[in-house]
Amino acid sequence: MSKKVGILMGSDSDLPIVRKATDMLDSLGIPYEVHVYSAHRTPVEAAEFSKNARASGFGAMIAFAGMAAHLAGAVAANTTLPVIGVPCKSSNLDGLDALLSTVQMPTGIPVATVAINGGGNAALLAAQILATADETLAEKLIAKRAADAAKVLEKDAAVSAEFNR
Ligand code: RP5
Repeated sequence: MSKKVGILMGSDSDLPIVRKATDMLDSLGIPYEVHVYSAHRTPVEAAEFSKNARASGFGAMIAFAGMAAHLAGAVAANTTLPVIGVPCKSSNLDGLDALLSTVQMPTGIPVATVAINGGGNAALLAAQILATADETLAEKLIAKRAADAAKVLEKDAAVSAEFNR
């Protein structure tokens, strides 16, 4: 069994993006735990969860936040587990505010930031981190890459049939 992925979101309004990650983790059979802990509204809970995460059996963390998105950085400040930040598009600035707030971390406290609303890739990156110590999971990821590539080649065949006569 893989280690767990800890998933935190700044608000339940981030849930549609969080579900992209939980769906992906479900498809890979990776256990996880999900909480609404905000860097600003519930900083004590966010810090306590992060401080205890390694001892609680987590192997990677994913933090979702929009606007002044400090959650991933706040988590990273309190653990040496790998932290993946997902900037969420939730304001008038189209997510650029969250992207910059998440990605621009000072040396010493890294956050691996994925694309705006990139919940699926956040889960895959967490899976790849866990797979460094889990051969069964590594095999699943290799199989998924092959299945994804096969789907693209099917689409290529359809497009080729239409245009390349
Ligand atoms: C952030 O502020 C949350 O992560 C959310 O993306 C954004 C808006 O939160 P709500 O006002 O919808 O609760 O902290």
